[in-house]
Amino acid sequence: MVNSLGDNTSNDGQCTLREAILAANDAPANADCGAGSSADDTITFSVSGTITLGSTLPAIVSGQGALTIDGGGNITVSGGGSVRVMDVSSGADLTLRNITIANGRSTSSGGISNAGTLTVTNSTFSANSADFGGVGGGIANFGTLTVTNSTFSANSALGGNGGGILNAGTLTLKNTIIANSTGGGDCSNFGTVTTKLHQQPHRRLSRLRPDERRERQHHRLRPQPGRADRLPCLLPAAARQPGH
Ligand SMILES: [Ca+2]
Ligand SMILES: [Ca+2]
Repeated sequence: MVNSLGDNTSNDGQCTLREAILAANDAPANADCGAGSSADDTITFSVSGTITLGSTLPAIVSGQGALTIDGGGNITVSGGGSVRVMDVSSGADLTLRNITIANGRSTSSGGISNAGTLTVTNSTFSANSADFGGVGGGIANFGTLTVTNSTFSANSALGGNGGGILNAGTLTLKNTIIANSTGGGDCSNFGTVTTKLHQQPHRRLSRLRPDERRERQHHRLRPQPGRADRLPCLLPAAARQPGH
């Protein structure tokens, strides 16, 4: 149970998110979050607010059990506009629930770089960015990523690909909105994508807000010469089945 909004590994009786991840990786910095654990772990929070990182959180590692981080709807983890928020290593298994990942920034993968298995549910990615020419403002996925009931807004990969999500692995989107990206498009796919639910009921183009209209039109892009692998992540509305 994280009981501090700080970002340090001070042996002070307060359990920070950084210390909790180290304990879940079975590499505890101290006893503030309990003993290290190589089993599955869940991190929850007794505090509400924003944790602003001084550096990227410890990578979630393989071989130390699956990890769930549940923000309870009250926690924002911010990269402070200067660091990537998280890394998920190859073979690692991370679930994020009820949490906001914001203002992460890196050369690529501003919010999260995933090489393992990442499941995101009921969460928000906001204003994360990759530097010019980078990919994956919100998430760069090189592993397996499943996103359900979540929102990506105002993320950016200016001059690159995937302002919201860059997928180079396997991506499943369910009932998720990826919108208002300020660079790199909302979602760029170089891998495999399954869209289980479209973002909202189909409406006539003329009845959409301008940003929704841009998104819809973006979905209608067809492969371009030399760029056949660069498809949007979401299916065109016409290809979706009613009720799904
Ligand atoms: Ca501490
Ligand atoms: Ca563990």
